[in-house]
Amino acid sequence: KQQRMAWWTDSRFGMFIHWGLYSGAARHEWVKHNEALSNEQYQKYFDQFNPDLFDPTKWAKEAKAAGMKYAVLTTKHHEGFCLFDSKYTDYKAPNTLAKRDLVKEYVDAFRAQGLKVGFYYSLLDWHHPDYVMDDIHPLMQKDKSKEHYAELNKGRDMAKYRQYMRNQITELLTKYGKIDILWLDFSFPNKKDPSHGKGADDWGAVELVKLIRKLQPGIIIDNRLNLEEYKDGADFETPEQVGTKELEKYRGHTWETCQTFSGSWGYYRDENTWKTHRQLLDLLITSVANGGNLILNVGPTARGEFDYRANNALDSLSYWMHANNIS
Ligand code: JFZ
Repeated sequence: KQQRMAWWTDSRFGMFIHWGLYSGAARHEWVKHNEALSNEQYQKYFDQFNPDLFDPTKWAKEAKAAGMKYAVLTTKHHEGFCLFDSKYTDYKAPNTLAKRDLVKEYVDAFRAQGLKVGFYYSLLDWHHPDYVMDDIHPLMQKDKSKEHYAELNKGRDMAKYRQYMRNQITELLTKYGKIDILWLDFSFPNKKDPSHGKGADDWGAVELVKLIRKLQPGIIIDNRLNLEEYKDGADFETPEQVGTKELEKYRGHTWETCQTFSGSWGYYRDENTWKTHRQLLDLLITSVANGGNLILNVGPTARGEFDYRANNALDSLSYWMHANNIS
């Protein structure tokens, strides 16, 4: 394990990229859940998805200039939409106006800039017909009654969904060359009452990790499968959106804090709680000082651009790197 973690520990700084249909709604990647939108209501973001300004080389150059050494892109977020060309669903970028596999272009562009390449893949799936809605992270419904959820879950089969995940993860780990990181998200069972929420067994986590290790022996996996005993799928801890003072607690562990520019991971046009450039720099310095990594998130627009606030923030980091002769 230590061997496969060496480049990652040495890297210290990466770019998270949350990009999907929610980018078009431009008000949080959980919008489908937050506003209890039906599949029909959500369909317009699929129909309108047209990343005419997508230039992954530009993204990669910005990441590199800001001192980032790796990136992790949402190949599928909770909404279920796939940025890659999967045999196992129609709900994918090649069937939108994009008409192509966007993951492939990301991989090629980032690799060409010398950056390590990672995939985020959501365990939750609010679109797949076999995904069972539990009562901790259901897809929120207007009708919140038990009866309604029972009706919604009728005929759904998690065994089939597990197979779907295995199939897609196999595609992701066999069609794009060497993949450096897999970021699975996320599993929170209710310990007191496991009939609520989902745990490692719901994802077939142990089998999944074995499959991943077989397909990509060098890959690094985050800890969000919530594996209790079998720990081979938990290479690093993932403190999320924690303040600089809390990072001290992780000293001696292998960890990466994930942070956004604002309160949302997906592009949120009208959100105005952006961290200052000084705060971002403090997060980076404090992470490194406490022996961890920082993965800083950008939420591109549905057209495929980083917006001006993201660009300004990356510029300021890049200026600081340059001024301090850090490359
Ligand atoms: C998850 C996602 O729901 C979110 O949209 C984003 O992708 C983020 C990186 O991960 O959200 C989480 C996951 C774990 C915690 C909190 C939010 N956690 O451990 O507190």
